[in-house]
Amino acid sequence: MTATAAELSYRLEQKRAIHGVFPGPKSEALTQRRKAVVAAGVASSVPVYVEDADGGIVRDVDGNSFIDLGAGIAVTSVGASDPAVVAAVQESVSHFTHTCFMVTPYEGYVAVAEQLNRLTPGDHEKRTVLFNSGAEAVENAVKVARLATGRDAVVAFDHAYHGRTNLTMALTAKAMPYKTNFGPFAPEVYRMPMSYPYREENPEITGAEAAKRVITMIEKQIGGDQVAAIIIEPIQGEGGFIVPADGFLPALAAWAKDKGVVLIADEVQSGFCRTGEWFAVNHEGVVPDIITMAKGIAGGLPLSAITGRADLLDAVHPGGLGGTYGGNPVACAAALAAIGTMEEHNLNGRARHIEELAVGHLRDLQSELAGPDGSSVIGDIRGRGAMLAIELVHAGSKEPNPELTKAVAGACLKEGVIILTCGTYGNVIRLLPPLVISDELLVDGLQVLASAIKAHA
Ligand code: PLZ
Repeated sequence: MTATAAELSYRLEQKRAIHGVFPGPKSEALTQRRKAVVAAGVASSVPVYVEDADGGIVRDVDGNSFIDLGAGIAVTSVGASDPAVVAAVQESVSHFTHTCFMVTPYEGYVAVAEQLNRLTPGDHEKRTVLFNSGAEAVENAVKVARLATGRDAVVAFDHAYHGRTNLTMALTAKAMPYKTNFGPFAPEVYRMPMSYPYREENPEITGAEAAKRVITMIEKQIGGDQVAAIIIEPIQGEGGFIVPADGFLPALAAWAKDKGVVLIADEVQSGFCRTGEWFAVNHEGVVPDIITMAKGIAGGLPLSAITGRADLLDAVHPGGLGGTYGGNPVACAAALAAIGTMEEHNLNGRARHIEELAVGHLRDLQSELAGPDGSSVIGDIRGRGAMLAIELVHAGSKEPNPELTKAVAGACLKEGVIILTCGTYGNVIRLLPPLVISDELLVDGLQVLASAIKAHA
């Protein structure tokens, strides 16, 4: 059953409203204060400052209400102030803020590990470790894979994004803004071609064939027995919401299993009901050896995790994994509450419902924009669940159109809709609404998006 908006309750009025000038005077003043003290390297895509957020609404300090189609980059899937998360955090924080699990442990950490072992794919024996950020989870997944296999090489893909730390920058494919001038990067990272159906030279290539292309390259360039891990986002996030062709992930998984290579699914962005399943790998029945999680896991509190095969995780010597804050008790309480909300309100069902609703609108828009030759600026519509995207091109070609993408995102913002862009070519508009967004708000946001594209195309 799909949760309906009626079953969800909201604290803030779920309505878009922009008053007067944009950005407003209070946000403008904060921008000035910020410039004097915050490093220029940290950029914000929206020039307003938040005062409150709930359901599908983000309200700024000038009283403007925005429709949130970004969820803080796929984090606030249960909303930015889910009552269950708020109550759990308040209860937890009133007892203790921190003790360090490596010093004096507590139940919340164990309970989160139980939930993750239950929810992640596969019925094999599993173990979990908690950290703070997505990048930290990825780093640790690679550490475990190297230790357990005794091998060095790590395979990553074109268009990949895995984080901003040294190793995860090395794994990330895009130079600007993530890597440029930040090297040297960690060694023993090998990049392979992704299955990117829209941009394949041979549009007929199957997922299995695209996997074979990768496997041959690995065997010729690295040697299968040298590879510790293959790390892949089952649906690529920052790289452009790229959904590989059917059969690509299963073929890679089968090869990895055969060669003793650890398959790491980076589900930091795609996990926790985002795609209409607990994890994106579930759509193809792939069972990774290790899965990295963050973002949606804890309703907005910083928490990340790796869950994987017990024999791999338990190969690490006691004390080999950890960190001061990893599995903070307040973040663990938030995660347990967020998982409760996902199950209670069937947010997987909500994500699938969002897909149905949004893809319908996007397909209509694509046909409306189509010229006599059938082509339009919307080159591709793709994604799963509430992880959806349109790739914008110059009509009549597949030439990326980052200028249009930027103009559309800017125009949406002025109308009160927060929309994120992504993609190696900067030409993808992605939809990542909180899964608790009401249908009315989502449709309003999609209509604003449609008008912006029509006005600028
Ligand atoms: N793996 C698949 O999507 C984070 C990054 C935004 P952290 N994606 C958003 C930015 O510009 O920094 C991400 C991801 C995947 C790893 C990460 C890294 O997660 O929590 O940002 O470290």
